[in-house]
Amino acid sequence: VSYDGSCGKRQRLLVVANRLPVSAKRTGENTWSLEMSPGGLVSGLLGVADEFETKWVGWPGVDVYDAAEKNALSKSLAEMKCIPVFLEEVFDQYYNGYCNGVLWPILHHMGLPQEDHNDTNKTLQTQYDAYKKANRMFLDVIIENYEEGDLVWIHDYHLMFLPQYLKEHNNKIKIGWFLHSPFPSSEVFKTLPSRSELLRSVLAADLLGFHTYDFASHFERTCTRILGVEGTHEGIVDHGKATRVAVFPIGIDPNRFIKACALPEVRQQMTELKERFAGKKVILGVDRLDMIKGIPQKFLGFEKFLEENMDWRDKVVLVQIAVPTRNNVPEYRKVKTQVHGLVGRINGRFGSVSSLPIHHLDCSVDFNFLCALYAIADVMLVTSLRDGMNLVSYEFIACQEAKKGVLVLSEFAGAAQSLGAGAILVNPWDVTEVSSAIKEALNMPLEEREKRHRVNFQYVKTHSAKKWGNDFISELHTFSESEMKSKKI
Ligand code: GDG
Repeated sequence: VSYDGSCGKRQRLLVVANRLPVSAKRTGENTWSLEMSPGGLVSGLLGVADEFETKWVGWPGVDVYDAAEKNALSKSLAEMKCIPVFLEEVFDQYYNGYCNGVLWPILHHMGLPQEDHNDTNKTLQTQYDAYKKANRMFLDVIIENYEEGDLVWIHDYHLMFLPQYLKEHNNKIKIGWFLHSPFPSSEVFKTLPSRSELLRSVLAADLLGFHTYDFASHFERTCTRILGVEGTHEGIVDHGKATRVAVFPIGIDPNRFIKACALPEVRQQMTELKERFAGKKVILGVDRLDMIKGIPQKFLGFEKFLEENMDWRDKVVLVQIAVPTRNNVPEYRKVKTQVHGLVGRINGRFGSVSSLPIHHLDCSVDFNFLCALYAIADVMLVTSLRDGMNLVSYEFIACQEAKKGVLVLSEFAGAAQSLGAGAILVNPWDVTEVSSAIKEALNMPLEEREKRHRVNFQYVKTHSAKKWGNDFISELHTFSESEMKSKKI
């Protein structure tokens, strides 16, 4: 598909996500500084944005109440092709409440949280109402900025009502919706009180994308069981309306990482890190501090490994970057306390005055330093309990051209479907298996490491973020041509 129109204009694309790809900070009265913010979606879309005349729609990451301030921020954001949706009045109940307290655990097989009936702000119903209201606020901003022919690509579980609201407003708008998280089995999704409304609304889109076949088929089966609609290999048909359901595994921009690893600054950081950990193998973990990332399970597996392999105790270190996230959701504060307890216990048991087995950081690191860490690591340890894809695994491989380190990867991450051939797959709930995998990875001969790296590197190079974005948008175009035909599916 060529996206160039006859007059050389690029196809316009509205990328709609809860969060804009920038974070805004006040620097004075009505002045703002803007910076690109880290995260899976941002990393994925960076590789695709240049192909289209792209505009981003989303929450700017700060509370702004004053009209003049909103105006000033909107102007600065416009220079970065970003359009803000100000969500102040509903944000807590919409984002911390319904999105991250209800939908996120359900999508990751973790069940519904206990409802707090003493606080009317925290009931499921109040949060659900705020969620719908927030989706309507997105709708208003999109309507204001939509031009005929624009493609609208909606991202993630924050915006499940938006496809329906947009189609009700203008049935001709081409809409794609992509889910970055897993979709659970119907038995889990069925517990959600608003299950039918949410599914029906998502089905209003033209194209629905998932990272893996498992997630797509869970979604289709859930629609069949809950709504009684017909699922086919093409998608879902409901009252003559066909919705295409397909698989688009996300990737990264591998060259961004490869180039960073060649920078003098990064090479210097690599040298310093190697000196710092001289004589030791480095196991690396990079995760948001989220229940789904299985950081406690990772530490338990590492503890078991140290228990059972005395000869390794002074020869290995686990460096864990645990990026703070969603601090306003109680479950996240609990997991942080749990993680800190485990770090203390393991370092207390196996550390000495001069060396600690776990280096745990409660912060993010800058991009160059992250690449240096990826490049010097001997083993990357990913123990997600569920994960849509897990881009960290891809980034590690992109940075390992010289070292050929080993990826130990949870079988419950979407990435296990794509990088399984070169990684050692583990069940993160099984501490013995994680411990054995660490041992196998640390002892793996170079020849075997090279073989595995080659397979995974090839995959990461060819299945880039750019390909992911282009595939999705190409499919959205095709669907528009075959809409009439698809009614016969
Ligand atoms: C969601 C889904 C899916 C992390 N720490 C630092 C840092 N990061 C960057 C990484 C990577 C991104 O954040 C994390 O991406 P993941 O894919 O691993 O995880 P989520 O944030 O949970 O993303 C996930 C993804 O969406 C895409 O669809 O794969 O399953 O949950 O890019 O590099 N970046 C910097 N410093 C850090 O300390 N600079």
